[in-house]
Amino acid sequence: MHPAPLPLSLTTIDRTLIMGVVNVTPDSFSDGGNWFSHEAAVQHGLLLREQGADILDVGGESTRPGAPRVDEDEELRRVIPVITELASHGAVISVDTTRARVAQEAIAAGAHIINDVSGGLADDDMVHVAAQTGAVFVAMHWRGHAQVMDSLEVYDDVVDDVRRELLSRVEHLYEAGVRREQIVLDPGLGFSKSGANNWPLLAHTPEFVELGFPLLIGASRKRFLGHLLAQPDMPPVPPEARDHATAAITALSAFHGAWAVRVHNVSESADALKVAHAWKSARTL
Ligand code: PMM
Repeated sequence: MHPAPLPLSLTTIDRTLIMGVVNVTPDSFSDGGNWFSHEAAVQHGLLLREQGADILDVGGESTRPGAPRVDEDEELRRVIPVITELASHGAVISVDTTRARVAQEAIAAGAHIINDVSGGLADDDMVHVAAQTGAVFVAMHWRGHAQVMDSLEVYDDVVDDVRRELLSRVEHLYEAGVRREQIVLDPGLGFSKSGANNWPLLAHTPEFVELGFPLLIGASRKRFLGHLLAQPDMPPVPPEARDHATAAITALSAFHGAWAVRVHNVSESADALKVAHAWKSARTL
C-alpha cells in the first residue's frame, strides 16, 4: 500500500507550509470537542484549507498532558471517515497517530503523511509502515505518553539532548528502510518540555534546520504561550487567546527556514508567513 502521490514536493518547496490541525477528539487542550463529529471535522478541515492550510493534520487521540489513551478501534472510527472525505476533496492529509495500524489504514484512506509524535517509539511496527508505504514521516521528539510525559522533563542541555535523540530516531528509521527524503523532524514543543525548555529549542531553530531534514514546528496555543501572555501572578491565558503569539512564532520559524508550522488558527499564520516571506525575499545579501 502506497500513499497517493504527494502534490507538494518536500524537496522543491521554497516557502514554509501550513499544517492546519483537525482534532477529532473530545478532549484536546486547545480545541477539544469543537470538531468532534464527523461533519464538523470535515467542515473545519475544508475551512482551514480555504484559509491557506497546505496540509490537514487529522488526529483522533489527544496528547494533552495527562490525557488517557484512546482505544485503537475508537481512534480508527474517529479519523478514517474524516480522512476519506477530506481526501476526496483533494486535500493533502497527515494522520496524527502513534499507532502503526492507524497510520496504515489512514494511508489506505488517502493520507499522504504520517505524523507520529513519538517518532516511532510508541509502536514498534510504525517504522515498518513508514518504510513499506514510503509515506512522508514526521518524527517528533518524544519521551513518553501523555500520562507520564511531564515527569520526563530532565535534560542536561535541552537543545543538545533533543538533537541527539532526534538523530537516534533517524538512525532507527534508516535501519528499518525509511529513506532520507521521507523524513521530517520536529523538536516536540511541550512534550516532556517545560516552558523553560521550549524557548531554547525555538531559539535554536537554525541549528535544527541545519540537520538537513525539513523541520516542523508545533507551538500553536501551547501552555508556554499561555504563561508568557499572562499578567503577573495570574493563570495562563486560555488557548484561543494564544493565536497572535502563535502567529509570531510562525513568522520567526519561517524566517529561520522551517519547512512547516502546525497551527490551529490558519488565517493568522498565513498572514504571518506572507510577512516573513516578503521580508526574507527583500534581502539582497
Ligand atoms: N503537538 C500536538 C499534537 N501533534 N504533532 C507534531 N508533529 N508536532 C507537535 O508539536 C504536535 C503534534 C499537540 O497539540 P494539539 O493537542 O492541539 O493537537
